[in-house]
Amino acid sequence: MKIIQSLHQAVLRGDTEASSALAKAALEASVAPEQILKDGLISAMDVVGQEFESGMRFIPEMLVSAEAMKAAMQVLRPRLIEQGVKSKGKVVIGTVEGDLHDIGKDLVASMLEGAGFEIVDLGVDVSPQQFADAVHAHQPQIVSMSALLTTTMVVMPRVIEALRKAGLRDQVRVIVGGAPVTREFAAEIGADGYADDATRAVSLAKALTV
Ligand code: B1M
Repeated sequence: MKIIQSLHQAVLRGDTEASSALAKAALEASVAPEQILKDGLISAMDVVGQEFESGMRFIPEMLVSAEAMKAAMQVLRPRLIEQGVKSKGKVVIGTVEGDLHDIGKDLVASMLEGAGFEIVDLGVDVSPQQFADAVHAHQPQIVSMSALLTTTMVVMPRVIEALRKAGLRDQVRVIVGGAPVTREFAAEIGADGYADDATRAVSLAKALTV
């Protein structure tokens, strides 16, 4: 369908206005919200992820596509909720205490949302207690933490400890990422998974929720 192809292209080129308008037009043309999400948005973000992995796209281009997808999601979200489209699962996400970097975290959140996950975004500078409280309140399947500083990645094991103390550790999968974080560090602190970019964070979240 032409309108869905145009939406797909708008997300690929990061055209926020067009993606929002086309999502509205698709709904007005009675295209099912689930189809708009799957064939217009998620398919485009899959292409973005593949092009990023193969070096054809860079982070700024990935961010503009994520923004375009977010704009269309704003139009679509109420209709998806109305329709009761089955979520792939819920993710509580945040940048750890002491750390104000949110660009990578936002990208991970957008990609997860585009892949069908429900996102509870706690923002930046999130304390271990705030993570534990959010898990208690929202009952997610996954907690996703981001850290961009060597001085803040050490908060990650404190979050895991807070979950353990609150008796919540066994009910969630903890995944971590951010520039200074490594797979070895993730294993050492007892996280369930590590991803070095937003695309791999989506594959990881999908693998942990099957
Ligand atoms: Co800051 N900063 N910064 N900074 N900053 C870095 C991180 C730094 C490497 C720059 C440098 O010195 N070369 C350095 C850290 C050194 C270190 O500890 N190793 C640094 C520093 C030192 C600081 C300050 C301390 C500077 C100062 O004030 N003296 C200060 C700290 C403030 C604080 O947080 N308390 C500071 C402040 C800032 C700004 C506010 C100016 C700004 C942040 C704006 C914002 O986020 N809204 C900023 C920026 C922009 C950067 C750089 C330049 C860019 C970060 C970024 O957004 N990258 C950064 C240098 C760099 O990375 N080149 C730097 C793009 C983003 C898409 O990538 O966040 O890595 P990234 O996310 C990736 C992956 O890491 C992964 O997926 C994302 C997409 O592929 N990922 C995950 C991220 N989170 C994940 C979670 C997952 C999975 C994957 O969960 C499963």
